[in-house]
Amino acid sequence: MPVGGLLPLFSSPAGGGLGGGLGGGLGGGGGRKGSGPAAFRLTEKFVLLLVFSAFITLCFGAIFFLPDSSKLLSGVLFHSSPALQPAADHKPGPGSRAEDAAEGRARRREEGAPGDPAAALEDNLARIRENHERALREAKETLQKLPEEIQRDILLEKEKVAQDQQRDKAASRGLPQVNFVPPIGAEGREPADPTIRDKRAKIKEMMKHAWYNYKRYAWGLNELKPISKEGHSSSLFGNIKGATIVDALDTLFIMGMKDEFQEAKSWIEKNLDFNVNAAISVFEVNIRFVGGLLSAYYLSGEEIFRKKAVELGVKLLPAFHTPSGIPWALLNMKSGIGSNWPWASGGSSILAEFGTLHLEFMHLSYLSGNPIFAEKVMNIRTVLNNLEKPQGLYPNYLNPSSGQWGQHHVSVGGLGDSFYEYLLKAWLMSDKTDLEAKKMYFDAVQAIETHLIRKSSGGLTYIAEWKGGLLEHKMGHLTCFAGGMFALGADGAPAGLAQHYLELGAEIARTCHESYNRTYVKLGPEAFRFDGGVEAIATRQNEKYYILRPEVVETYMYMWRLTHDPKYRKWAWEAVEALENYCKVNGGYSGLRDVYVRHESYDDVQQSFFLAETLKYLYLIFSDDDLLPLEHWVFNTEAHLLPVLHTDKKALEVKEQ
Ligand code: DMJ
Repeated sequence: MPVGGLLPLFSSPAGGGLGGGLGGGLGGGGGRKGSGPAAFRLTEKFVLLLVFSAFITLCFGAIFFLPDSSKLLSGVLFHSSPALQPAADHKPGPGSRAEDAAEGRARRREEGAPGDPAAALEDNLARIRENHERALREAKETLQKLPEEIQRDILLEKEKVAQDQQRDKAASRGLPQVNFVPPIGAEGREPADPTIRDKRAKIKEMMKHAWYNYKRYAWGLNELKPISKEGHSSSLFGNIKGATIVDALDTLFIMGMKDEFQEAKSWIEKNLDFNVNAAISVFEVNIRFVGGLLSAYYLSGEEIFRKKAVELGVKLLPAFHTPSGIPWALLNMKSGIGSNWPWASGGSSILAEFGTLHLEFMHLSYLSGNPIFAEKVMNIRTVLNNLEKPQGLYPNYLNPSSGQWGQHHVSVGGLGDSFYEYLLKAWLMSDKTDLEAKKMYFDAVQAIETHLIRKSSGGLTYIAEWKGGLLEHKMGHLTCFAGGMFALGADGAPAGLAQHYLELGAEIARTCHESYNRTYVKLGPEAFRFDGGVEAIATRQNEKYYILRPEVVETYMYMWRLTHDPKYRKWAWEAVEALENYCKVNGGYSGLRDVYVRHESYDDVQQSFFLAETLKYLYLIFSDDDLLPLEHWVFNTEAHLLPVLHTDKKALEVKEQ
C-alpha cells in the first residue's frame, strides 16, 4: 500500500477503507469503557500513533536491516555512484594500473562525457537524475507492498540464502575420484622445418625471459614491473597472489619447461590462498585462476590443481546470490558480499563478465561431481533467453536485481567480447551437443553482422560499437579476437555460410594486421578508428597504448590452423620482432604508452596474460597442428586449455568414492 493511502488516518479516523475499519473497532472499545468523548479521542489518537509508528518501523526495517534490503540499498548506492566517483579501474581484460586508468578514461567517454567539461557536467547531471529516478522507483515499489507481502518476501529470501549456503557448503566437501585421462596432444613434435623450429625456440626464449625476471623480481606477487624490477599488484585480484604463476602454468607445460612447472606447482601448494578479505573481480579470477588451475590439471593430472580449482569455484558461488542469479561483478570471498562496478550503468553486471564463466563452471561440475556450478551458469543463459533483445543484439549491461537490461550499448570488444566467444566454445566443448549455445551464437553473430560490421572506403572490414542504434566507428584491440572466433565457428555455420565466416575471419585478421602495420613500433593501439579521414589508426592519445595484449596473434593462430595460409606465420613473426625490438627490456617485457612514437614509452607492467596468451598463441603458430588439436581442446578466454567433453566420456571418468 502506498504511504499516501495511510495519511487520511490522521485527519479522519472514521473515514473509508482501513481508516474506517480501525475507527469502528476503536470507537466501540472506547464507548464500552464509557470514558467520555475527550478520553475517547485521546485513546484513539494514541493507538493511531502507535499503529503509524509500527508501520514506519516496519518499512525502515524492511529497507535497511533485513536480508532483502541488499536489493534496495544496492539500487540506491550503486545507481548514484557513477557520477560521484571517477570511472573505475576496470573493464574486462585490463590488468595494470596504466591500462586501468586509461580504460577508465575511455569509459567516461563511452558513457558520453567527451573532452568538453560542460557537456560532461550536463551528462553527469542527467545520469544522476536518471539513477535517482530509478532508485526512487525501486524504493516506491518496495514500499507499495503490504506488510504481509514484505514479511513473506523476507522469509522467502532468508530461506533462499540459507539453501544457497547449504549448497555452497556441500560443494566444498570431498572430491570424487577421477580417473585421469592422459591428454591428447599436450606435447607436440618438434617442427620438421628448421626455420620454423628456430622461430619456435625463439618464442620459448621469450617465455624464459619473462618467467625468470618475474621469478627474480616479483616471485609470488601478481605481476612484474620490468623497469622498476619489482612486483605489480592489480586490484582485480583483491589480495589473491601469484597471478603470473597460475596464468603461466600451461604455457610452461606445453613448452616443455618442466622444472619451472614444478616450481610453480609447489608455490601453489604452499601459498595460493583464496581466503582474502577484499573485493575481487569474479570474471578475472575465473578466467585466470580457475581457468589456469583447470588447464594445469588437465595437462598434468596433478590433483592439487583440481582441488584448488574447485576450492576457488566454491568461493565464487556467493557472487550468484542475487535476485536474478546474474552474478555480481565483484565479490569479497571472505565475507561472501557481492557488488557491482560503480561505473556500470544503473548498478548493472557486465555481459562479458557474467557471460564468461560458462566453460570453467561446466568443468568444475564435471571435476567435482557437483551440478551446482553448471546450474549457476545455465541459469544465466535462461535469464538471457527470456529477455527481449534490441534488434537481436545483447546489451553490455544487465541489472542483477531487476533482471533487466541497462544501457543499450553493444560491443564485440570490451564489455561484450568473450560472451560471444563462450557461446561458440560452449557448443564446441560439449562435443557439439549444446545446440542451444550454438543457436544463440549464430543468432548473435547474424545480428552483429547486420548492425555492427562495416567496410571502410579503403576496403577494411571492421566491427563498430552500437549505442542505442548509433554506430561509433571504432574498433578495440580486444575486438580483434573476433577474427579467430568467426573462423573457428565457420564449420558449424548455417547452410552455405561456412566459407563466408572463414572469409570474415580473414578480413578481420587483415584489418587488425593493418592496425599494427600503421604504427611506428608495428604493434597495435588499444583502439583504432574509421572516421575523420583515418582508417585503422588511433586518433586519441589515450587509445594509443599497447599492453602486450594477445587478441591479434590469437586470431592469427586460428587463421593459421584453419587455412595454413603462410601470411599468418609472417604476420606473427612481425609481432615477435616488434615485441623484441620495442617491449623487451632487461627486466622482462613492458607494455607501451604510445605505439606511434619512436622514443621509449614503457608502461612498466608485464601483464600475466602475456605469458598465458600472447606467448602461447605465438608458440602454437610455429608448432605443428598435433600440439593441442582444436578438435580436442578449447581455449578459455585467457588461452587456458579445457578438453572437449566428448559424448562417450562425459559421465564416465567421475566416479563417487
Ligand atoms: C585477457 O585477460 C583475456 O583475453 C580477456 O578475455 C580480455 N583481455 C585480456 C587480454 O587482453
